[in-house]
Amino acid sequence: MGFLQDAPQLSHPYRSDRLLTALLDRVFPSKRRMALDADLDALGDYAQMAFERASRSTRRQPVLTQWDAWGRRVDRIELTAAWQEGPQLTTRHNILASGHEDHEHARLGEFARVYVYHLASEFYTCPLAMTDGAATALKASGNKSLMDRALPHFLSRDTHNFWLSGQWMTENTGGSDVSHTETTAKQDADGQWRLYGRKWFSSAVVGEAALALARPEGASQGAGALALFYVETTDAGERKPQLIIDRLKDKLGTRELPTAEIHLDGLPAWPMGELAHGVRQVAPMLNTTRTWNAVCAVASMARAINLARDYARRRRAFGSALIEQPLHAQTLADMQAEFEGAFALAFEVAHLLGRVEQNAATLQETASLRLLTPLAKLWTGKMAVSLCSEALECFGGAGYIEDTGLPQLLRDAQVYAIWEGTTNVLSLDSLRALAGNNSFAALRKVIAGWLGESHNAQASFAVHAALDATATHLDAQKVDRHALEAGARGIATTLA
Ligand code: MFK
Ligand code: FAD
Repeated sequence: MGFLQDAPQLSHPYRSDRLLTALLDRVFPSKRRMALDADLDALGDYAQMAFERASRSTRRQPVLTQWDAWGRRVDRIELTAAWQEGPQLTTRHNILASGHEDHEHARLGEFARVYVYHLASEFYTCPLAMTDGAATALKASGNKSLMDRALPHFLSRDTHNFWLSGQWMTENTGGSDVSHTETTAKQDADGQWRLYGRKWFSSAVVGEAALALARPEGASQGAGALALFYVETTDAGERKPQLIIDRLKDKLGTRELPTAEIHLDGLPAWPMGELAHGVRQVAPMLNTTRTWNAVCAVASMARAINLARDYARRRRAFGSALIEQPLHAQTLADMQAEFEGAFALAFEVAHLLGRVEQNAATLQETASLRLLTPLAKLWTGKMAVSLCSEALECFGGAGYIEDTGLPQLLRDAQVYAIWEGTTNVLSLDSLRALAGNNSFAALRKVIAGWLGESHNAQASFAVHAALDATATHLDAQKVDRHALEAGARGIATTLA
């Protein structure tokens, strides 16, 4: 046997991550740090185990069996090992519940756990994000009976009591534009609401609950007439017969995630609030899952760089390790710089979210959170794709070969820019945020505070110049909606 190349090894996703540890050292209160460290250590150990396990096994996908041998409709889904382990890891390491603790660093602690766990979870973090979003929207609704019913499950620290929630918005008619939603809600003679229709993407189809947009019977057309409903999908552990799984999607990436097309045929439902303005009611869920998306996109970048850096020490070309080749080292340094910017943006949103939810934020921070959330989602989503693509190139031909496990990084990354609002939709949401509450001025003040702490005059100048250019653009386009929308991506990416 001739030369054999060593495979890249994954260094510990928590203990070796100097960005995360530096952030937590700087911001996280020491009295809470021990519990967080224990969870992050354990989740990092699990991630290393999962990386090693994946290198030994053929990748598995969920399998849907719709009928049993005797012709009964069963719609049973077999899940991958990581998915079966998901509920226990979530509850044991306090992933969701920690975000809803009663202190301003709760969200930071939660998202640190999410960041370390995400790649090992095989996108079990997708339904976790939606469950967190459902909990946040339920709290915002103030619907006490639904909160009492669902929150003890969504935020449970006991595996047997834990429930996942889905987010049923997208239909054949549209995912960005939900105004043509065809699912209807009808009320029985006894007052029970039931949903009838088809949801085109359901990524938490194994979950026990969901929040769903539907049009109450007799309501007018348009998005404003949609209502938001809470549903439960199982009864005594069995899937309710009014929820029919038509098929699992055959996807470019996120293949371990069972994303399904479903039919609702009279599924019992409870309104979250008033029987209209469902989009307004689901917005807290959207903003929560968009924050998850940003943190998970950054976690994908961290993984890609972690492996590329390790490989650069193991692989030799032209007489030395790749890491010794000046241009390869510069390539890795450029990737690291992009990653660190994306990390800072995503975790700033997590940090602000915690402060806002605990009423610890200034008015400026509250306004800038509304703007930074879509910016972080859209920026990190695009950045994850380009950075994972660059990382694959760092492995040369091996980066293109499936059984190295590397191409999956790029296929999975593509989803961050699409779901939870595409880049364009989020650019338009940034305009909505700018119009809504003077958040640009607030953001400028927050950024001025950061720059005041910076010793890099050149960077300060560049940031101020970009902000001035954005302000000029916003002013000039105030009267021309068409031009403003056409330039929305430019504004959003400049601000991000
Ligand atoms: C592993 C990573 C974890 C990530 C998990 C991801 C799981 C993926 C699953 C999914 O993809 S679930 C489906 C996600 N779907 C979307 O994200 C929908 C994308 N489309 C939009 O966001 C559209 O802009 C929107 C549906 C919101 C447009 O609806 P409308 O009704 O035509 O918009 P309109 O009239 O501007 O807004 C209605 C109200 O909601 C307004 O409030 P008011 O009624 O008080 O005026 C808006 O201000 C408010 N609103 C909309 N977006 C908001 C918001 N409020 C706060 N934050 C927002 N982001
Ligand atoms: P469209 O809205 O048709 O968008 C097509 C293109 O048009 C995009 O480039 C978009 O940016 C652009 N566009 C649309 N409107 C505008 C505009 N006004 N200005 C400029 N450009 C515009 N949905 C759920 O509800 N629940 C789920 O669990 C779920 N899981 C998913 C899982 C996966 C793996 C994927 C890929 C999707 C999932 N989705 C889910 C659906 C997802 O949220 C939608 O696909 C997404 O919101 C885009 O909607 P669409 O597919 O209808 O695209």
